[in-house]
Amino acid sequence: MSFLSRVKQLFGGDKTLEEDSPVQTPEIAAELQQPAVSDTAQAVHQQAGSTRGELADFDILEELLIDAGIDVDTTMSILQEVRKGGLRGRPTGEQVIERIRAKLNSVFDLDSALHTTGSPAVILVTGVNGAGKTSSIAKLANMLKQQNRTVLLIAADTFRAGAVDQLVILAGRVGVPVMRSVEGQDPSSVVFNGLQKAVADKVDVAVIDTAGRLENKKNLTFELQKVVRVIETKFGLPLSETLLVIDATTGENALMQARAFSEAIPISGIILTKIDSGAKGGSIVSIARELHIPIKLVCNGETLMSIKPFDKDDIVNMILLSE
Ligand SMILES: Nc1nc2c(ncn2[C@@H]2O[C@H](COP(=O)(O)OP(=O)(O)OP(=O)(O)O)[C@@H](O)[C@H]2O)c(=O)[nH]1
Ligand SMILES: [Mg+2]
Repeated sequence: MSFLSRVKQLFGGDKTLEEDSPVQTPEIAAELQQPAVSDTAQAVHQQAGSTRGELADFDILEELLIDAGIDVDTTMSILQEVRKGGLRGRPTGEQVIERIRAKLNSVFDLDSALHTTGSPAVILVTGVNGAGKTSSIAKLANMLKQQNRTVLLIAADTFRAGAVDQLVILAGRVGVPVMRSVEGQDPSSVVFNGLQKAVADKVDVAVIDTAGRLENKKNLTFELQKVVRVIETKFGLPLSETLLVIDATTGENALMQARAFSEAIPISGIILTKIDSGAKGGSIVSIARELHIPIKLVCNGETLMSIKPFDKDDIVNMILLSE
């Protein structure tokens, strides 16, 4: 049962609804009409027995929010929002959901536009192993190509055997050129060569793939900082975007990843991947709230077309509808 259904079950229907009906997507409206199903929330409800009442329900709501991957601080401020006055009596399920929705919307109120101006615009893509960097770069290149922008991919993951070949194959599918590298080459030298080519060829956007190695944090930090220095100082090009790829299925570790990478280099935005893989996505709320890093792109599958600009409603719905 989804988070949304559990809240609905906990707080009931709209019998006491006094204010305007909340705006609902058809999907959520359908969920809200589902009959209450016996599940954890109900079990907890029964367990609560004699203490059943508003306070017990708010305790259960707190558990549900934390279970959805939302951190304690955000959960507390959501609960405050939900409990605050203005409505006579106990809020209905719909009212609770709308207040949660409003809170999540305000957390995601950040600049989510992807900046691709510059000659060329330079986009650095980073993240842990397997987060989806290389595949997201191919999807992004495809998206930019469809917007009639010329693209050069720079293969600066010289750490993992096969990483360059993977990028070259994907670039071939998209139909964009790649600045290749060899295993073990200094990533910043590949970046330098790539940017020289991008400038010479008057390419609109250069996108840089990097190695994902959080476990070797010291080297990763050093390497990333050196790449940024080469781009901005040695080459004199401002970075249009430094995007951190976060796998939406990661859970609370995602916040730790975001903290670690943003300590190493300034992160301008997030590419949220694998939202098609049953992600709860609550951790992304913590990243937005604590680090104020906007999500810029969202990937929802393995095809080249499985990428789209961040849409607040989509992500809030993903969290509310998570199982
Ligand atoms: N279902 C799904 N799979 C994805 C998505 N994005 C990436 N993947 C898969 O995740 C796996 C890892 O993706 P990569 O792009 O190779 O990840 P990476 O961050 O470059 O990995 P390393 O180079 O090893 O650090 C691949 O099997 C991708 O197809 C997505 O949005 N949805
Ligand atoms: Mg890769």
